[in-house]
Amino acid sequence: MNVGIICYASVGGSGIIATELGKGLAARGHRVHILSADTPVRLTDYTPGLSFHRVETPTYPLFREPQYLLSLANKIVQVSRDERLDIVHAHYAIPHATAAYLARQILASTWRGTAPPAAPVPRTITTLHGTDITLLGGDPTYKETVAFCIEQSDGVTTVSESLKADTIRHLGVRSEIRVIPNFLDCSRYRRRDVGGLRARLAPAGQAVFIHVSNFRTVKRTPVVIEVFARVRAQVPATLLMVGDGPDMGEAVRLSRQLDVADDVAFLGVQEQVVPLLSVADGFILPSSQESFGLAALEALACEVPVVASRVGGLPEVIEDGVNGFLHATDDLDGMAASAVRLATDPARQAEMARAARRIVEERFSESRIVPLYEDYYEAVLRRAARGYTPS
Ligand code: GMT
Repeated sequence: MNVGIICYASVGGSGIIATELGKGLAARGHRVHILSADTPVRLTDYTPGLSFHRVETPTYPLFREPQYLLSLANKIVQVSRDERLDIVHAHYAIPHATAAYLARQILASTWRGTAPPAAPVPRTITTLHGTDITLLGGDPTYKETVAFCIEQSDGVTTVSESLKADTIRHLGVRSEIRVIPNFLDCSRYRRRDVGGLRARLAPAGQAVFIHVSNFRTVKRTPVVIEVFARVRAQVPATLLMVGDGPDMGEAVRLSRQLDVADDVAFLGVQEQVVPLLSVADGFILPSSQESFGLAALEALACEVPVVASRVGGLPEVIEDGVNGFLHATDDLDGMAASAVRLATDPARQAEMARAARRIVEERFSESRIVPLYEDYYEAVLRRAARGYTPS
């Protein structure tokens, strides 16, 4: 197949999954074209069969805002014609599902513009990732357009059952939705021997906890500090804070206010998280919403049990008491108690670490999930060949 993948290039789970999917499809012999405003963070090495098309959005003094939707739709039209795409796969609905819809309408019309010959009309698939539904999609500013364009996609997937339910509940989407969970390459995401790194990051005998995120409100980064302060009051421990974002300042301030600053290392954005995860005993993720929790999956793959809030798709990734612990979002004492358990019961921690790895290998490996997308593409193309069009 000839597949166009649209995604955000910035650090974020949706762009990572889109890029890893592109690489996985190319490795399976498909031709893949990634369309994005910048080179996605995970598109580092050359992958045979995979090419990148930059979406340029020119500025003009009359416009207060860059016209990204138009430039993206136009780019999809051009790449579809030049490369004869079978599938255009939009990751993150806003505004990618809308751009894909607009491009498909242009390609399906009798209007040929300045670019004959006519190309086949690609089928559009939208993968919903989370905040495109739970935070933004339902916002009255966007709702009708987002819901319409999702329904107009030839196929719709979500990364969890929970997000599927939210899509139906918040947006009233009536299309059939297929759940295809997120994934990772288990050979790259695995616990490594990182020599003396642990000793450099934490004094001997201290438990090491870690949090990795974009420090946005939904991640409740200051709550990570609050939970850690409760842990620190009971056991010697170090916390690694990886990432950056709007709540960074508040997290730093709180670590001083709660008198744990000496035990918290703010490491900023790190491209390589595996070495850091490889020294950790537990991951703290008290998000207010999480459609899936790719950061949790990366931790589990590196044998780090996750202490998290019981929200969204996290219970589909974390089995309470097996590979982590789940608590109500306001149960900070419970989260701290679970973290202390990991720090003080090495046998239990090791058992949960093994379960964490096993569950990722069994359910969320790239080799298991990428074929599910391939199957879905083929099903959508078969359905289109039978004359199906979204209502
Ligand atoms: O966080 C976002 O705003 C968007 C998105 C992203 O690009 O990182 O995150 C969502 O998609 C990820 C990949 O599918 C999921 O692992 C995250 O759980 C999800 N974030 C939320 O639901 C808050």
